[in-house]
Amino acid sequence: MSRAVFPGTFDPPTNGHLDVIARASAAFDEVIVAAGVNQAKQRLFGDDERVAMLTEIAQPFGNVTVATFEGLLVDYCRSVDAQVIVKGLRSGSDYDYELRMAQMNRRLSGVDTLFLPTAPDHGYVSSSLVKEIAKLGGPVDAFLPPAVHSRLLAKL
Ligand code: COD
Repeated sequence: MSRAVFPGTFDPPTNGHLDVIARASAAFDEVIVAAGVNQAKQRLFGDDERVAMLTEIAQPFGNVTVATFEGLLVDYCRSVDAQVIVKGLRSGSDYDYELRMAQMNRRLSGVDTLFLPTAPDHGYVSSSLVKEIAKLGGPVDAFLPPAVHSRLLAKL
């Protein structure tokens, strides 16, 4: 049985994240979407809100569950017996950052990382850009699952 963890901040989850979830769901027997909690990052959405949004968008995929994790990602992967970390790659700067983390995570634990290149439609989508545009009154419905879009509008 192959079990993968797709970790992230998901503040909020975007269509880019959803695309990675869908593709990971097709590639592995089980996928755990793991939202990092209690990190230093300033967030718009709280832990419960991010989990609720992820649970709603992951609902169509029978083999995807949502969880939170705290501390080292590799410790969490070990605790749930996941063999692989899944990450999305949008750009060269993503690659530089993610490659070092993937190599470090493998060195620390033996857990490997699988990179999924972003779909062209989502390559420029990020949670932070979407939040910035929405705060300034711009339209962001094209970049978010409907359940996330309505929560973001309500929040702002
Ligand atoms: N298309 C495709 N993929 C995308 C898109 C998009 N439009 N947007 C985001 N993604 C991918 C990202 O590349 C990333 O792989 C994933 O989705 C999550 O993205 P974010 O922005 O929600 O989350 P991050 O990158 O802030 O999450 C960072 C982690 C929480 C995974 C990281 O900080 C971590 O592992 N923390 C735990 C502490 C730890 O173990 N540290 C040691 C690391 S060596």
